[in-house]
Amino acid sequence: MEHAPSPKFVGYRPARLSPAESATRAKDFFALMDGRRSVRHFSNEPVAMEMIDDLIRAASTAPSGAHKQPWTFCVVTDPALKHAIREAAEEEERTSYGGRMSPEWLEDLAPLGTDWRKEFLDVAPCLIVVFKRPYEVMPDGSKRKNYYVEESVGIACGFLLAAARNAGLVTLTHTPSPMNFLARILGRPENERAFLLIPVGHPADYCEVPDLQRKTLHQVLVRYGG
Ligand code: IYR
Repeated sequence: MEHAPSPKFVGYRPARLSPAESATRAKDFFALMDGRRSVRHFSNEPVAMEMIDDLIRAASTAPSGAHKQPWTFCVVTDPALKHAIREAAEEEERTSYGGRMSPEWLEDLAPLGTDWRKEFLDVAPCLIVVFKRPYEVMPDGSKRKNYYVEESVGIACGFLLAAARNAGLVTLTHTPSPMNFLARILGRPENERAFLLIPVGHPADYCEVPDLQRKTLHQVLVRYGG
């Protein structure tokens, strides 16, 4: 039986804010995030790759099961690759919208005005394809399982969306289904499965979003004590 290495700890003293500063930051952050919308009408204006790198740095700070960071972020800006992704996504989506999704599902999507056409996959300057890694392949070829992979990668994607919003960029959490064409087109290793496809960029001048309301605090919060 191998022994786990003995843990090493370092002091952690994050800056302590005054209560007023804390409260202001909490409100400001809410306002920032409340202004986030899923965008389907992108402009083709390019985005600086250094900024995309920083968004991914931020995403990769997410907590993860046993700190395995079971994710890979593929950044696609090559027009031919984007187009190949669009073609494959539209092929799947045609089947999905054409009957693979239940009538209830299509009814739920109606207010969003989505359909099988995914022009944004050509137009958005940058597609971030997020892969989850259910296991790692060790140097001797054996497989080692990762933990809480869905939760970990989901949180990392949340960080990515927040970082993009903070940088003044817009995103879409796109889920063509099934998504295995992404691993094929991008030549990913067998321990990676596509998790989310996130176009990133600026909105088109004509951009519109559905007039949705968010649940109120009281619809989503249950207090116990305090
Ligand atoms: N994957 C499809 C359908 C779709 C599903 C849900 I749930 C959405 O919130 C939005 C779209 C598509 O991307 O069009």
